[in-house]
Amino acid sequence: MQRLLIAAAAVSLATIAVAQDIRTPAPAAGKVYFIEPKNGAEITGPVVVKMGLSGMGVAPAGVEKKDTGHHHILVNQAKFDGMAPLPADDKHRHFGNGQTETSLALPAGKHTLQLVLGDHNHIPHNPPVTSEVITVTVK
Ligand SMILES: [Cu+2]
Repeated sequence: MQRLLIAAAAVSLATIAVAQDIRTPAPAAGKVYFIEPKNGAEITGPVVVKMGLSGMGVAPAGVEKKDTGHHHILVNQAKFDGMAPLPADDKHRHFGNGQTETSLALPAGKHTLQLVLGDHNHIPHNPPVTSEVITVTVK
């Protein structure tokens, strides 16, 4: 009897875990990448960023459509919470209108940039679709 109760508890815990996973599945082919700038680039003036996406499509925030998302740029931000909407601040830039190009005004010095795709609710996909972390130097 006790074993049965433990099994039942394990099943309901598993159900809760599944129900709480709010992430949108990403196709295996989904890939985001920087078209510009190149890793290690030295830039004068605003940093023009061109965001590439393959294996998925771009959709504005709020639009729920299979295998789509919108771009985010993490600026000098090494980690993100993959189980919650990305915050909207200087370190987490959202492109919720479906933009694939932007211009960042960054202070002089070294900066890291990473692309993270987010679903209609700004939540990274499962698995997260992220670019490599690149470093740029603003002169
Ligand atoms: Cu967003």
